[in-house]
Amino acid sequence: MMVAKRPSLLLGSLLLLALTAACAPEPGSALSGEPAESTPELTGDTLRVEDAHAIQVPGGGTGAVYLRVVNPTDRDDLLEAVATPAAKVAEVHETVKEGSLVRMRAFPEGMPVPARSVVILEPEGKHVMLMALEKILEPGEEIELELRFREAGPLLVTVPVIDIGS
Ligand SMILES: [Cu+2]
Repeated sequence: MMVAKRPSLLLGSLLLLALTAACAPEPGSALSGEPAESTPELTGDTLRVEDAHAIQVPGGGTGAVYLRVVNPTDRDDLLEAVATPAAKVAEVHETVKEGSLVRMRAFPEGMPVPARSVVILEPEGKHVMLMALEKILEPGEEIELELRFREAGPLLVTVPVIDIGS
């Protein structure tokens, strides 16, 4: 939830909650948490991608990649495109809830990655959608994913495929 909110320095503490809780935490409690300065992820001096993993969506030629983009620099960046040999089409999407409806929308202008922020792609939130997969993604395999950032340039990451139940 809350995907419409602008990414902020608070995402670091939200991440910890997301990793330890299966269900979404109360947004209010998360937002009143630690000051952003204590976020350990914002070390280093270059934009990077962490904890990337892919899943096969059951019953179709579709998959998803989840990861987090860490931008410890002073420059706002933009994830302009993604590509992988594993799928004919790859796009960054955002899951949006409108009342009881859930739909996905792309980022025609690119996905913003503000300076000194962590942008999290996770189930029911932002994700890299893999459409028209070249083959079924089997747990244990790896796929290559290229992320093209406006400032940081292209970044190639190797993404393990995990079991959807794990
Ligand atoms: Cu999607």
